[in-house]
Amino acid sequence: MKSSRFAALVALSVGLATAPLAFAAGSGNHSHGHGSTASIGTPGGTPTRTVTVTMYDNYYEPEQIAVRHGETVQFVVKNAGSFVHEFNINTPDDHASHGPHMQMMVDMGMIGIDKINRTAMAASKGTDHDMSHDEPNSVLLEPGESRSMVWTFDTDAGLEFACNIPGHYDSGMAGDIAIAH
Ligand SMILES: [Cu+2]
Repeated sequence: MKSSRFAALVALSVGLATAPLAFAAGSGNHSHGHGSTASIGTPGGTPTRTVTVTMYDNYYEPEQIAVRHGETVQFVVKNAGSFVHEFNINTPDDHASHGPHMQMMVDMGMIGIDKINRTAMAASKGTDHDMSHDEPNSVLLEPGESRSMVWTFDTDAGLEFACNIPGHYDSGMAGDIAIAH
């Protein structure tokens, strides 16, 4: 185990044990490192187009996605790889801050090489350290799974789709989303 990751995990555990109740109550829906979705578009809507995204080890097909400003797209995401993968729409900065969060989920056993412990993730929902990972801008899939996600691109943010499973982004599992007017 990497010592820095272990230190982060210990720090998290200490934080859980000592967090004041008032703070915990006020941050029940807080998720670490995911940032706000306010500026990256809007979840849901009535899709006018379907884009199939297939995830492999470790790349996407297609490698890039072009949308129109304001367009609502249904993404049908399939994991055709042999590892757990994520399809997450976000800014490059938010992807970068999401990485350590995903590493923590791996360290805590919530994400394995090819398994997702959805029970443990769901159990964390609403706690001060919510790892339930049910953000509307992301799907996390085991090998063989598929899921759809609808997103409205009413934004001019610089967006990427990416997988933040440790090592995957750096090995090329990210692509640009071009938003045309
Ligand atoms: Cu991946």
